[in-house]
Amino acid sequence: MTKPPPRYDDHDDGLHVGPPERSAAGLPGVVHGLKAVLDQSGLRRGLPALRLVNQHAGFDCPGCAWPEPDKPHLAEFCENGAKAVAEESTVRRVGPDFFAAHPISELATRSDHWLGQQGRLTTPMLRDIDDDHYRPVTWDAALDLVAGELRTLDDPDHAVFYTSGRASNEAAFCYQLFARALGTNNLPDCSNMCHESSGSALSETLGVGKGSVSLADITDHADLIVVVGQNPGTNHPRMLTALEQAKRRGARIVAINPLPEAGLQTFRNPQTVRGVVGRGTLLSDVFVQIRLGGDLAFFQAVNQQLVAADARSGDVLDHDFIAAHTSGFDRAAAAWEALNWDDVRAATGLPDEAVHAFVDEVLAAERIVVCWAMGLTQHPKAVATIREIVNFLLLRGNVGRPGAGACPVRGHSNVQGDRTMGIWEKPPEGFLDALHAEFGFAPPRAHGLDTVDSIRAMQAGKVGVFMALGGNFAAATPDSDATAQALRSVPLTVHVSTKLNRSHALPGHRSIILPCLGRTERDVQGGREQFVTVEDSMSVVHASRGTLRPASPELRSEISIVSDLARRVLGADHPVPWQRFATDYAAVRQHIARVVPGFDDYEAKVVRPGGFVLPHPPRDARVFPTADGKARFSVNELSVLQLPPGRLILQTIRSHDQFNTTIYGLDDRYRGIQQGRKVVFVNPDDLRELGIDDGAVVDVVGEWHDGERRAEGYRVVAYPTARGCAAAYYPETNVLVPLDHTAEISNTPASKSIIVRLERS
Ligand SMILES: Nc1nc2c(c(=O)[nH]1)N[C@H]1C(S)=C(S)[C@@H](COP(=O)(O)OP(=O)(O)OC[C@H]3O[C@@H](n4cnc5c(=O)[nH]c(N)nc54)[C@H](O)[C@@H]3O)O[C@H]1N2
Ligand SMILES: Nc1nc2c(c(=O)[nH]1)N[C@H]1C(S)=C(S)[C@@H](COP(=O)(O)OP(=O)(O)OC[C@H]3O[C@@H](n4cnc5c(=O)[nH]c(N)nc54)[C@H](O)[C@@H]3O)O[C@H]1N2
Ligand SMILES: [Mo]
Repeated sequence: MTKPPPRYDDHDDGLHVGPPERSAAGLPGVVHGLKAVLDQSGLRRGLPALRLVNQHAGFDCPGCAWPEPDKPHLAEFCENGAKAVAEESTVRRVGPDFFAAHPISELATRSDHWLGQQGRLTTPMLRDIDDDHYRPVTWDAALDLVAGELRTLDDPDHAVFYTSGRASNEAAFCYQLFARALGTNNLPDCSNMCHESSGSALSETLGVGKGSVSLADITDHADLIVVVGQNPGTNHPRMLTALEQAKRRGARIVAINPLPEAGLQTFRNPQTVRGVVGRGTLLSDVFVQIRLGGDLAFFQAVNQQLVAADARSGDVLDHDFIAAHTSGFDRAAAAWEALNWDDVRAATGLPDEAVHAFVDEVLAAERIVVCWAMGLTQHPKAVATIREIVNFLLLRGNVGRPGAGACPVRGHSNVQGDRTMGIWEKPPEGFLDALHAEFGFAPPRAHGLDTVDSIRAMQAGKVGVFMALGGNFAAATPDSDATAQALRSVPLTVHVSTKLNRSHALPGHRSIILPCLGRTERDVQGGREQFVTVEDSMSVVHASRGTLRPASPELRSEISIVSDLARRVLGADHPVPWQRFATDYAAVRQHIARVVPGFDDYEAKVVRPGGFVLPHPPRDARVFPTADGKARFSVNELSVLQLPPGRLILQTIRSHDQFNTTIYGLDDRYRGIQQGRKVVFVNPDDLRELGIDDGAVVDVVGEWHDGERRAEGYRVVAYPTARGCAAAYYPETNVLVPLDHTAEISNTPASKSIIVRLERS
């Protein structure tokens, strides 16, 4: 009853463009989710898997990092969660026969969709120098080869250890420990391309780089929820349930976005009768259709207006909070006073009334939560923008009390936990001290390479081994052509993966694929069933237990792969008990409990239903562990992105049928796109000015000081995005993102702020 993988590659032949939808989920969501599961996994494997997603006795959904409610619904169902489970529990397989039939040179020409749809990797594979095929290899031979290369590097900093945010806490802890025992902090991760800007801004201003709200703050307490630069209908569908709950008790919601995303308009909750057969719940009360990158100016204008309103009435700002808990207010206020409104209009593309209408919402709200995602973090001024949002929250004391706070909504299901476990190229000194005290070796202190700098190091010939614990480095990173060349120049690339992807098709001189268990699968080590732990977007840590039969008997767990490799590199008498780690995850947790603050009594606390919440001083007690012990107002310089005539700002976004570089299908239902991905969304008025018709086929040409980059053959879709702005799908358009075009401070690729022109093909 399952469907075979696609035989031919997709060429957008069946592309159909219809009108965008105005509501999200409902019955179509359930149907699409279930269909994905049945097509890939069948009834016997797929349905039991679905039943256990996000249940206390089951596994953490491998989709997004939105928290689970205290009492999960019997089917804590979301379409995209179902698709993520289907991708992993698929019955399709990529084994030695597949690699014998498909040379690497052919794989490199395939689309991300085709590659991902082939199925689960089953067997360790080696691509040797100058070979055009991967060939099967034993685990021992593969791990010995990697260990040999790592041991003979001239410098441990010539090794790079990438992580994607699916890795469990235990796997992440072992992996960073191995890198540091080897002698490097080169631990780039997907976070460098994701919420790094949030972490940078929040640590500097509030002292903790994580969100300061709990789920109940949103569902039960907030009066106003501002959703900025985020498309939850597609990327965090379960967040809509929380927004609906908030809405039904009277909270107001403001969406700030260049695109009118369906999920932010109306939600038809598939969990309720009303949502399936009724009209659903209207979510956003106000939609601020901002120009790309305009949020810094918008919040500066709002902050100026709040201070001005306070000057009139004296009761707008939280003066007690500002006096007791913050620093830098006067300087920030002076900067707001000098704000140039022409700049605000140019940057936001909004009439002044939009600012005033938002200020009215703010004045009517006692408690405010601001949620955001990639629409803020992937811009040149991302860190400044998020600092300005912290200013906004601080003005009315919206931090550290119920119903108020900052909510960066994380992407990968355990990306936040991985950071907590030390996956970070810039580890805090205290963390390294704790490792030293616990294990008795001196970890390296010099900062390591982040994602962008790792690519530069490859280009400079300074990477001997590139290892990836999950993810799809080649497709997720910017400047695809340059990055492909960089990866191909590395002497050894190693990928611990569940599924085939572009990174395998762009191997180093030698390349190894190590197939691993996924989150849905039973993990038996040392004769006992093991579980792992994860942390969600709201700092809740809980257990995750796989239940399905592994996709192949040859699969190993990430923890056992990393520990086995570490033992081979560092020797059996190394102070870290690698062998024990491989067979007993509780032993890993014992060490974590002593190294990472907030994890005492880990083993007992984590098996409680719902897990436990990590401490967060600003949230819990209005204690701000910053440089001066206060929450810090900041002064952020406004710069307006000036577009040369005939140019647009392009953002690269996710369709409804993908999880990052994993393309589930070719539809983007809510935006009216079927059977194709090479589309570029442009405002109809801009098209008129440019003299380009809806439906025309164009090359999207990126302009950057080092030259042009080109994405060919895109169909123009007239779409109600903000003026001067365009959108196209990631990862196909990563070819347009220059490696050097990154956010200040966080070094995150500015993949939502690319200057382009459209040229008729
Ligand atoms: N199904 C599914 N779920 C996912 C993922 C997935 O690919 N598929 N990916 C996961 C990951 S790793 C992440 S990080 C998250 C990503 O979640 P999102 O951040 O929601 O993902 P994007 O598609 O990048 O959407 C960015 C949104 O911000 C808006 N935006 C862009 N620029 C600006 C701006 O300058 N200002 C404002 N105000 N808005 C702007 C865009 O119009 C769009 O609505 O989702 C996670 N969940
Ligand atoms: N232009 C542009 N670029 C972007 C973005 C954007 O919005 N625009 N978004 C950025 C963001 S927010 C992110 S987070 C990154 C994502 O970057 P990555 O995290 O590197 O990419 P993914 O597509 O999530 O990785 C998918 C692969 O992970 C492997 N995998 C899946 N599950 C497991 C598992 O359990 N274990 C192991 N070992 N492997 C597994 C599979 O082989 C799969 O092919 O991309 C970034 N790049
Ligand atoms: Mo992400």
